[in-house]
Amino acid sequence: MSTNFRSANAVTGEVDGSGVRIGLVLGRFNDHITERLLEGAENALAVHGVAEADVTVVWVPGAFEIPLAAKALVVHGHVDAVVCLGAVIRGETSHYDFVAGECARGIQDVQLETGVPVVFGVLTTENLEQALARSAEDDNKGEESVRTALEMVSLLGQLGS
Ligand code: INI
Repeated sequence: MSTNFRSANAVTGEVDGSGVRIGLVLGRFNDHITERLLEGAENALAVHGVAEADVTVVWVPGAFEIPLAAKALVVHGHVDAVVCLGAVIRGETSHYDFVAGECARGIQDVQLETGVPVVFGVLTTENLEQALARSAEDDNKGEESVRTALEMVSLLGQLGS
């Protein structure tokens, strides 16, 4: 029988929102999509037991501004994790790559610099149809991103950070 090392010291995050403070940072650009992401996020927050008083919602002009607001929430100690929600649609901008790329890089920088989970729930799509599909009731990036945030808070807690 072969030995496997998968379970002895396995560390897995739990998706449990009790006592967890969550910041949501949303881009107003394409708010017909980001409002749908917010609805998905709110559903997941409720399902997983995050208290209303533990949620801070911040709106910024667009995806490019999301990392700075996320950093402010973390640095000033308001939250245990941030969920960033935005919509960058290629068909609607000539600077898609700059906005999408800098948003992603900025978010990753904040979480690596601070050690606090900052989730990339920003849709980067070719067209509006794809953005609508990823912000639907049955497939919603906002919902998925809240679960990711809770899992990472739990995981990092177990790893001692
Ligand atoms: N911001 C978005 O969130 N999505 C977009 O699709 C978008 N487009 O198309 O340009 C967008 N631009 C605005 C950008 O995020 C900044 O707010 C702006 O450049 C000011 O810094």
